[in-house]
Amino acid sequence: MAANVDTNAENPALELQAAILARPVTPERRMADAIRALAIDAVEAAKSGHPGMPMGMADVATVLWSRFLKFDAADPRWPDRDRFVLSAGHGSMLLYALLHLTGEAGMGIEELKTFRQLHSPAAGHPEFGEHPGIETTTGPLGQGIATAVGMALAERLLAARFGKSLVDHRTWVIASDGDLMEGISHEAASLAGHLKLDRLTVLWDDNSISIDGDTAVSVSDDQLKRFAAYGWAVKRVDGHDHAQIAAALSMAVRSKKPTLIACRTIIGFGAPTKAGTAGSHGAPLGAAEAQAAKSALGWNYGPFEIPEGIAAQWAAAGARGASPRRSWLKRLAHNPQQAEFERVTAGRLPETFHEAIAAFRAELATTKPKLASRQSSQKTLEVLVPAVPELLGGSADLTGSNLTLVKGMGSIAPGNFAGRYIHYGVREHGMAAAMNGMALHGGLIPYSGTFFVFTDYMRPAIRLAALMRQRVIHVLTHDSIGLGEDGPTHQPVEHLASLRAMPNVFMFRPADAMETAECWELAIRRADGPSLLALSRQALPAMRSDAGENRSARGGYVLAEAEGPRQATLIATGSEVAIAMAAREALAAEGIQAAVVSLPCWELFALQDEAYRATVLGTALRVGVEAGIGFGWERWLGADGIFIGMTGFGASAPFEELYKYFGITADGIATAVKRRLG
Ligand SMILES: Cc1ncc(C[n+]2csc(CCOP(=O)(O)OP(=O)(O)O)c2C)c(N)n1
Ligand SMILES: [Mg+2]
Repeated sequence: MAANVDTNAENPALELQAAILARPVTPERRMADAIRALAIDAVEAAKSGHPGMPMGMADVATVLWSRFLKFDAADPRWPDRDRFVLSAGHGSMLLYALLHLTGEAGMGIEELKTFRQLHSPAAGHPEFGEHPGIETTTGPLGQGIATAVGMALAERLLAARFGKSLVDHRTWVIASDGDLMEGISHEAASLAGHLKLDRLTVLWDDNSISIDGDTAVSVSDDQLKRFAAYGWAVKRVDGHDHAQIAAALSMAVRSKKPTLIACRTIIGFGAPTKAGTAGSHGAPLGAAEAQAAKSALGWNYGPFEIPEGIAAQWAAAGARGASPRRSWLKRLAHNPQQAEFERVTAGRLPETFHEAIAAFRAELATTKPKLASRQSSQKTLEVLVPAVPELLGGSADLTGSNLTLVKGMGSIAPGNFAGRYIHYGVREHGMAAAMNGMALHGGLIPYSGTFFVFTDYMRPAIRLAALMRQRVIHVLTHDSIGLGEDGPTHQPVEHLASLRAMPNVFMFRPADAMETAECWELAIRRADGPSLLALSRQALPAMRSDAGENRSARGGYVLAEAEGPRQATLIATGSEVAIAMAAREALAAEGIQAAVVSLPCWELFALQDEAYRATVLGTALRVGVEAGIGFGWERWLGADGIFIGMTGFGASAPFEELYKYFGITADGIATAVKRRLG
């Protein structure tokens, strides 16, 4: 065996692997081997994928799913189930194998055989919506762990509201080295530690391997000390020793803090040469290595074959939750809050919402307040918060600027989850990801606050909300050069364009108090994706005195028609609508008739029929006005339109001066129109 000795010298993991393989093979080890075999086979069949992580974490996952995780394969959406998040989404075959083995419908062996193929629920990375057992989309490292923090927080908030008899579950995460290296893991873990989210457990696949090889090339953090400093309980175990794993999970269940368990594993466990190397991370093992891995494990079955005894053990694991679920259903049936619990978990809005917002809009039509749209947003929230008990607010340390807090909400504090407002701290990315987790958990409609420019810090989480079609709402104030003196670092210019480019995001930019109320109404009603509200710091005059129809619902509409045949159509959003109105007046004084179109939501406008859009936009000269870059405006202006807005970054000065300096004024618009019309 001289050759083996040589290989071991180059790859010390193989020696350790040999020692682990020499341990007595228990039935539970065989259950884990079933995961390994399925991961090997599915990746071979797909000719692509990531076998290493499922092979390495199979033992940990087996102990968790067969002894600890509260779930019932017969009803994967049971509201009081534990949540399981595979943060290291590249190890997707681990999750698919678990769903298959525990007997969840829709993840049969045929689905595993079509791993990574078009329309398979077993996609390259776990995709929310592809199978009910997939709690969240993962793949962008770090997102899963941060999303799980939101799920764990949602559990505590709903437990405070509905009591332990209805809400009493845990959140379990499998995270990799990459998850812990990502910056967002800091924000998420720090927030979880601060809030004492004791029902959150992260199982870290501590395999010391990432794509570039040994993690020592890029990281030397002491992760246990790091998490302990966040206020977590920490523990290190041999991730192939079932007794140690079980003891650590028991400790996590008892812990009064969130828990990190470092599970020392060998990536690609079982593979005779690739185990312990980056070679097993993201490519098929290859036929020979795959066969040799199965032999080393003592797995003598054909591809995708699970022997009956092992299948039965897994099926029993999948049915463990049946009786707890039945007891829970009985408790729900007798609970005085049953109807309300079912309403919020189904995401249905209360009747009070429709009445409250309609009354508020009627009031605005008569009072016509001149307010910054961030203030209008706060006034709307004063109406919405009492009417919609599942609405949960927060801000990333800008509460007084975003105006996201209204009376009576109560702040959430460590260990106290009775309030409805979260001080996220300066953690925009963690905030947005946690909100995704709360929305995915169900029972809550989270909204946040920060400056619009800092959507850059939240973008990956906003993108996942859009992809997963989750109802999260971001209040994004200080939406242009209109914020003034804070200058170009704080003045968004490309953000409207860049967020409009993101599929399934509704980017709202209301023009006055009425439109702000309308956009809020639309955001709350929107159950299948995120809504972003870009709001002004500066005051905006009221534009509207009609309240019957929510005109923002069509995305854009004629706010003021021309006093005769249209010679120009001025199309504006947000704070620039008032400027366009002033330009319309200036032009009228010179005998030029212009209409003003307010376009608070491009995405909704794009959904209207062609005829409506054509009527609104008209055939006269089109002029776009927006205090952002013009990128994308061609869509509404056509090749012959004029755009008045920004061409680069802003500057630090009082906002009135900035508007003048950058030429976004009624005069500027009127001059441009006159020049073009000759
Ligand atoms: C944000 C992000 N950056 C990069 C990647 C590409 N990527 C996928 S896995 C991985 C690292 C693999 O190392 P580790 O996280 O330790 O997983 P393991 O190989 O141990 O399974 C990288 C860089 C990603 N998925 N997400
Ligand atoms: Mg790793």
